[in-house]
Amino acid sequence: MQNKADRLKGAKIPQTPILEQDLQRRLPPGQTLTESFPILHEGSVPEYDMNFWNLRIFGEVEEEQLFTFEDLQKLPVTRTVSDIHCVTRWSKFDTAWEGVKFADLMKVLKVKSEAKYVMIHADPDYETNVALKDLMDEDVLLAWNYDDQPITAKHGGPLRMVVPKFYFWKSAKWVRGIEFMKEDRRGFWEDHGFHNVADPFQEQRFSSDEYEMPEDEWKYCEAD
Ligand SMILES: Nc1nc2c(c(=O)[nH]1)N[C@H]1C(S)=C(S)[C@@H](COP(=O)(O)O)O[C@H]1N2
Ligand SMILES: [Mo]
Repeated sequence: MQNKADRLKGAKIPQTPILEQDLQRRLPPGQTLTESFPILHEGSVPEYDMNFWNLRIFGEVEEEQLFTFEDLQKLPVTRTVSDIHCVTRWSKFDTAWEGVKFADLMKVLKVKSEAKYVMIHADPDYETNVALKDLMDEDVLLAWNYDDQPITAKHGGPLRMVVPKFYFWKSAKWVRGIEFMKEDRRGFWEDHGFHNVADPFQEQRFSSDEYEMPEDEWKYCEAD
């Protein structure tokens, strides 16, 4: 796992063809635009009997809750169009998602005020952490449709997160649980060499990027 971070660190940065200026502004540094939709995950694609599928809300809540897929679909539906960015250096523009906005789901949960961080739990054995305030953005969805069709199993159907402002590993496929936490805890990739926050416009790819060297560090070195 750590190897993935090391391999990516050594990778050559691909040349990006010159894009029109507004498109260029939307492309984070070190990314290449693709029209295709790459499929990336650890383990194998889960299969579900939707009669037994549920989404569990737990942690720093007044009351644990279980949602069936039908329960979720009764909540207000939002459609978003977002750019997504994968740490393996592909970006895809204008991806259309439909589902329930995380902020709308929050309205029907009883989350304690102490909760500041969220762990998204997903199959098979995947976790990723995000600060609660970042999940309140207008474009953060628990999505069941992509491009106006049910999200395919390979892309995370029946339900996946879409958190466009972070590298795409934060957008868990096959979401099954949302855990509210007082303190931050690192998820799967965050614990295997990748950045805890993962803002693509700041190129927050690796955990080693979290420890910035102060600009005047060199002044304190031995010198003659
Ligand atoms: N459950 C689960 N979700 C996951 C992953 C995973 O391994 N398991 N991989 C993440 C990574 S690293 C990426 S880049 C995206 C890929 O989503 P896609 O296959 O739809 O492009 O899913 C993310 N969500
Ligand atoms: Mo990824």
